[in-house]
Amino acid sequence: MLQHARTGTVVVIVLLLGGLIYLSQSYSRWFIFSVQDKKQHDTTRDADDIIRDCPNSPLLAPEQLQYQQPSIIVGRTDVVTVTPWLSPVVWEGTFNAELLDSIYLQKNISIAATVFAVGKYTMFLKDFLLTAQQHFFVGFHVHMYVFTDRPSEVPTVPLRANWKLFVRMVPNSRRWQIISARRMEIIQTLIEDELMNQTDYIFCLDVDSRFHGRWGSESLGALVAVIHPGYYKDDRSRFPYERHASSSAFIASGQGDFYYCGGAFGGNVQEVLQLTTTCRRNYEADAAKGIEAAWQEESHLNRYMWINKPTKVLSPEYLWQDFKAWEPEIRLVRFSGVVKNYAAIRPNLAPPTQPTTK
Ligand code: UD2
Repeated sequence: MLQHARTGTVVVIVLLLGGLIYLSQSYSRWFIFSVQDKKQHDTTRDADDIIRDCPNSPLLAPEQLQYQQPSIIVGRTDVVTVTPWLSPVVWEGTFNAELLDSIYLQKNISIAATVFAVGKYTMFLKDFLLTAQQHFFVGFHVHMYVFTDRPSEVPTVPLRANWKLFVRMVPNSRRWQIISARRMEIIQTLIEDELMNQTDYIFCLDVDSRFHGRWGSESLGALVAVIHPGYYKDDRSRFPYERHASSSAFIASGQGDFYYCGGAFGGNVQEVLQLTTTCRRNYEADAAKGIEAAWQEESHLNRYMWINKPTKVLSPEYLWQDFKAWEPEIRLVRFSGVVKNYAAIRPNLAPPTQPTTK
């Protein structure tokens, strides 16, 4: 009897031990599988579940990409590469283009760009479009929107694969200030009617300009501003902000961060919708009171960007001016305004009444 009980106990212990070993092996198999599964999922997600709706989702790099080791202690020291609110300032030498492209190409994003060529400004379109083909978001889906009152003067340029060009009619005006400022309203409408939920990012560019170097995925961000090349070494008291307190573009002396260009800005479509809606509303509210800010929509944009800090700031490499000599910190001019004869091309030749160094 005692013998039977002992045998039974041994059998039970053996069974229990066996069960425990089996369970622990199964668990470790499950654990390994789930880790592998997760790893697989992190690196090979479908373009669909990534990104169209969420272009700012995590930056997934392809595992096989070889690139130079980044340094955490050696980098550019001649320029500031981060704002006081910790947004990057993009200069040549601060990013790895190949790495960034490999991250953003996987996201299958699309980029819209707007350019206005009203009246005689159609003369700038050919160079703008041809050079954009060579340098602007090469390899990405780009939808270029040309707004003009002279569609027959839009040149035919061979388009890269993944590029689309749309030509839209807009009215002319007797005042260049209105042509320039109304861009905010037209871009707002474009986003609301066509781009929202269809396009990820948008950049709004001056037409009297040419690309000379890469402008690509390094410029992407939620809200993107470009430092104006005319003032980046100046004290902010010298910035040509709107200085009348009666304007909704007002920035007092002693306030403001940088002076940003009206000729290039962008971001994701939601943020740019917010920006254009606000600038348009403020511009129109001022106009109703008979006020026009010093530099029209550029003044409103500067006010907006002061309150709504840009999440990425592009250095003056991203909008230089051909008449300016290069400065040592400018290693590469990517996009630059051409020299133009204002008197010959503007419908009303009111020379700028504000500071004219622009
Ligand atoms: C600056 C800004 C510009 C705008 C303006 C203030 C830069 C490099 N440029 O340039 O963006 O903020 O100050 O209003 O920051 N346009 C036409 N037809 C016209 C007049 C203007 O199509 O008759 C369009 C065109 O796309 C042009 C843009 O408006 O590029 C701005 O006009 P601009 O280049 O004459 O203004 P500008 O040089 O004073």
